[in-house]
Amino acid sequence: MKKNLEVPIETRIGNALNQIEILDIHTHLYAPSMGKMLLWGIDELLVYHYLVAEAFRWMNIPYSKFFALSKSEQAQYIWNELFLHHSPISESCRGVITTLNMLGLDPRKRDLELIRKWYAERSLEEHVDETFALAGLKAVVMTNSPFDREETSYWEKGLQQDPRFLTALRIDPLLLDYGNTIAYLREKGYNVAEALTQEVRDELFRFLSDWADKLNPLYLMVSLPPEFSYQVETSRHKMLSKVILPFCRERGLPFAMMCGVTRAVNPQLCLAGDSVGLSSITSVENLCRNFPENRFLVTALSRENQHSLCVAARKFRNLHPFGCWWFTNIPTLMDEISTLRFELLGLSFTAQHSDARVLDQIIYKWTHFKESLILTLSEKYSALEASGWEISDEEISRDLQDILGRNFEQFCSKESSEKSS
Ligand code: FIX
Ligand code: ZN
Repeated sequence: MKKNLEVPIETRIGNALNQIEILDIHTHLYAPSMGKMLLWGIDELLVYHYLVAEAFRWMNIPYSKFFALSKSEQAQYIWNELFLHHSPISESCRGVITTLNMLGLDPRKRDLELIRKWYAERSLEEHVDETFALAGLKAVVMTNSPFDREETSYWEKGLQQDPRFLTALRIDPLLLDYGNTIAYLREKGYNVAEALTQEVRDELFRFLSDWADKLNPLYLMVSLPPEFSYQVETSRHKMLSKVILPFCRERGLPFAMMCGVTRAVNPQLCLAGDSVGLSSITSVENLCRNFPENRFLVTALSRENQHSLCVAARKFRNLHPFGCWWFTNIPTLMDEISTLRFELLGLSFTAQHSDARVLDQIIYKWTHFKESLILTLSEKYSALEASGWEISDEEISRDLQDILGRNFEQFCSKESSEKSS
């Protein structure tokens, strides 16, 4: 066993983090072959919906007038408000600073035009390579929607695959808004109707199979509102138990549930108008118990759900908690959530996903998470050493690889689906 007892544990974890390659298991990024769907650059960073919400706390401009502006005009407003008129201390604002700094730009100059010029001279290929390298990623998982016309046009044409951009099949409209999705499915040639008869279920299966064949996804996924429940019989209940979960079983795919988003509490804010609510982890437990042959990847948006999600995962090996999602992706809660998970689950979860919408964001989202992980994990290793254990560098590296990709890969593998049945 290679010991490294002279070097502080924080440094050893930091060194190991610099050497491993992370798998980012949920993002909203797209492969470069999907053209303008892959967002990058300073204006995209500034108009990120996290920053839009923060800027509107200061801006007086009417919502509709702001959203009618061009992207660079919106970016200018946000830059002025959040970076020039006030210090950019929020997590999302600091993220822009970390990103620019790590790319070799100097945000201290406060010169937006200079930054724009730098980006204008950059090629997308070099930018993908550099952002992945700075974040320490080997691959990201995209969010691929068969209900998005812009996206489906790329898949229907046949896409050049890039091994750094993996796929996940997103099915929110099917589960959450089936009534309004029927027309779209019929237009695409699937003979579906409101009642989930055997014929309709077969057609929905055919739809999912066609898309799974096209995309080869790692998992199916949905974001759920807080009121989502698997306790009382509802039409969503039936769609899940009769279509989606049997399909996942047949294909050996996990089902990812992102629990606790209330969409459009302020519709005027557009994408920035979503909020958070408390979810039912009892429903997650019910699903894990009633469908032991399915595997569930679960993250929760509300802070108050984090403890019960860990407890649920202690009870069900077909449940894999992941990530510090969105409003929980802030230092205070990353520290707290990782610590809760270490203390209740050891290392049997996936610690983070970036949810990046703009390529450049993988730099800060992963850098900031690594800062948190160095703190939380060094505390755990130190306590363990004080209790009479010794950790080698190889073991540190193994543990980090587990929580930053390998556990997820193992959970998704067919081998794991055989184990849970
Ligand atoms: O449902 C989701 O996948 C969410 O992550 C998004 O809807 C959300 O807008 C987001 O970007 C959060 O980080
Ligand atoms: Zn997301």
